[in-house]
Amino acid sequence: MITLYGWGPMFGCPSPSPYVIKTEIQLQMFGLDFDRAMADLESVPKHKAPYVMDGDRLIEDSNFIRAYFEDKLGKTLDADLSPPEKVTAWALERMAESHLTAFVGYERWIKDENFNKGPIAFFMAAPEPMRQQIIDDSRQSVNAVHQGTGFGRHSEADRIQLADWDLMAIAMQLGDQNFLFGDEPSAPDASVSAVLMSCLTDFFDSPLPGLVQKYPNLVAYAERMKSLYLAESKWPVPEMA
Ligand SMILES: N[C@@H](CCC(=O)N[C@@H](CS)C(=O)NCC(=O)O)C(=O)O
Repeated sequence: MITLYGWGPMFGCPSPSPYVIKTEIQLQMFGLDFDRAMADLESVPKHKAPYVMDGDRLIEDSNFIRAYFEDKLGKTLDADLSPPEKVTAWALERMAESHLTAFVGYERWIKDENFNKGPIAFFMAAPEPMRQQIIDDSRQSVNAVHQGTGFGRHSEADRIQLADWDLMAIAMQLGDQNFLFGDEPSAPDASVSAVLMSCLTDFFDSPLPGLVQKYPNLVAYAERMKSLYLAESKWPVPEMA
């Protein structure tokens, strides 16, 4: 029995976490049967989702989950890519997950209005008397990361420019293909489309959806990946919903 732990649809996205969306897609690319369950971050050493249980084996982090099943099944999710394509694929994944997501997180966690209609939901199970302190501490540590990387020191116009350069690179690679490397989806499609879905939600007041919409091929691609892999997705309903 394989179980993917994460969160289902929230904030107008298939999951609030692009990494959970990515793994949900990649498990399907492997052709695996799996259950979906709510993550309990306190129960795992890295305190992050997604994580997977394969029987009694725990695998944490979307990258290691992919590697685990590639090894177990003897099947890679980028088998059809040439070596230079594999290099580009990895670089695009890292750009989307490590750079573009900084903007996604900034919009949701740092802007008060967005935080109060979105991520605040994660704290509703905290005891009422301590809740505000926990919220303030969490937002402060998110802000410290943005200050530390320098992302949070940019003006909004600079953040938009940085995101646009990323989106332009993805749009150029995609061109008029159905998937990043041709007619068949491969591993990086899971990662990159998950980040695009996270940018495209109009649940938040953010320049991000408009930025992606400048590239109609990206919008169509995100929709294509969603209907291919996420239309039937069944997650337990979170108690806080
Ligand atoms: N590198 C990890 C990133 C996972 C990650 O950052 N997950 C976030 C949700 S988007 C999380 O669990 N955050 C909870 C926390 O940091 O407390 C992966 O690819 O799985």
